[in-house]
Amino acid sequence: MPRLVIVSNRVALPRQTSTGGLGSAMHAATREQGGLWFGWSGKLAEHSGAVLHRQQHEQVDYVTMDLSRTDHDQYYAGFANRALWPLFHYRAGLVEYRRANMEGYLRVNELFADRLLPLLQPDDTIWVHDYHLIPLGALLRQRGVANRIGFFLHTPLPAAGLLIALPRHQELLGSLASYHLVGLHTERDQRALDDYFLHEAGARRLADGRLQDAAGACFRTRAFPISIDTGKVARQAERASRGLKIRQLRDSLGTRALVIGVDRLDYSKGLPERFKAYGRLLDRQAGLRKQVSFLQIAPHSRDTVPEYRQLRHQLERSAGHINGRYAEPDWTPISYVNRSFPHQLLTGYYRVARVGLVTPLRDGMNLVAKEYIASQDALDPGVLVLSRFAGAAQELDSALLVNPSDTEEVTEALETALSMPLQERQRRWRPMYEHLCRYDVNYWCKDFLDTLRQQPTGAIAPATV
Ligand code: ADQ
Repeated sequence: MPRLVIVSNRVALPRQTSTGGLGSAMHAATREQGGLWFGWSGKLAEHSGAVLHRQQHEQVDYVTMDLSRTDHDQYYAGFANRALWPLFHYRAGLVEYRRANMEGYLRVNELFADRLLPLLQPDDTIWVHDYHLIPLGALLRQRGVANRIGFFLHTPLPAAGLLIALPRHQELLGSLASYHLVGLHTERDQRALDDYFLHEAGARRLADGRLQDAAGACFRTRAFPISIDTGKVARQAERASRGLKIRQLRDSLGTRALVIGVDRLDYSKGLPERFKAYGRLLDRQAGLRKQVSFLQIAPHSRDTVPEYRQLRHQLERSAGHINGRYAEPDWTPISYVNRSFPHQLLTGYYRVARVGLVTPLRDGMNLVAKEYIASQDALDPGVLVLSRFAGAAQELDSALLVNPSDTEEVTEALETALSMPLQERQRRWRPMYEHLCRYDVNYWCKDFLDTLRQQPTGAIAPATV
């Protein structure tokens, strides 16, 4: 089997605790067939890419490079996280476009291409990940790389009308045509990309379903909903639930129901709206006070971006306000924790929680929703309250689906979840769990790589006109 080369902004080194969703999925992919994982080390140095750091583990070479302060600020904090991230999450008002940042983004992508090139072998299958590295495929092609290259976007993709607001969008998004396969989480995201190419970039649809851009490059787009290692999460949760920490949590709760939220601290996750809905629940239902506790786990992320710092302060105020208003000497309504936890412990928390509250304003997929379902006890499962705007809602459709901007709707869903009889909880949970057992992360990887390897590399298929 050809070697698999993964390229992503960050590399989840073996045994490293990661708060990103990509890590566990990629370990599963590379463990199978061996290969190379290339990316930024997460560290700053005087010069970008001056040395490559190498580590080998279980047939996989992990190769990383450092970035200079300027490259980091322009490529990562500037263009990727202040222009592309908000744009792709439908937050046009938060987009801050600066030409220098886009130049830095392209420069770092060139550097990725230059440093990766000597590490490649002719029959490698290359899999590039996420919005940080959109132009990488085209830059590798310019350097003569003819291998199969696939790209997967982990964020949502908004409609073409919004995408064209980005200066030089043709250059950036048009470069996706250099990949053989472009994967997105949902059919809605795929439609957005197809529409963009067909209506804004002069592409046409070929008879075999692929797109052909104005320069003749052919590529396939398709939805591949990412997933989790369902069996492993279920086993971890069962084991964790017998551990000391979880027993202590159960004891401290007594008969009180736990509502849990677990997210990177990010404005796409709808946390202020979620806190408001929980506050409203306590307002409306005096009888629920002291009967329910909300644990929100939200490790800080992207602290160098101002919007993330503002969000932190907003949430601290909001949690303080709710606790100031309702707390009793023997009851804290909301525990707001900004730390990472070992994954196994997290699955134990999910299992104890009667309600999983997952309400992003927009989310590519949202793995927490899937982990919550996988962690439940079949005999006494909890209830998932899930935003319609998480990619996961396409599959987890027997969750209580809500619009996170509608505070009353989220509050009512919480009330419904907290009073849901056992039979209905089981009836909703079972099909979601079975779906996740079948469509787990291994299925996702295999499906993407099989599809990539089936793509023709040479001749262009006839056009449908
Ligand atoms: P994220 O935005 O990071 O991922 P998500 O899909 O929920 O969001 O993945 C988060 C992961 O981090 C989960 O596996 C979760 O268990 C873990 N995690 C969160 N908080 C943690 C904590 N305090 N301690 C330990 N682990 C924690 C992006 C996209 C998503 C997409 C994924 C994968 O934004 O939409 O689902 O990539 O494609």
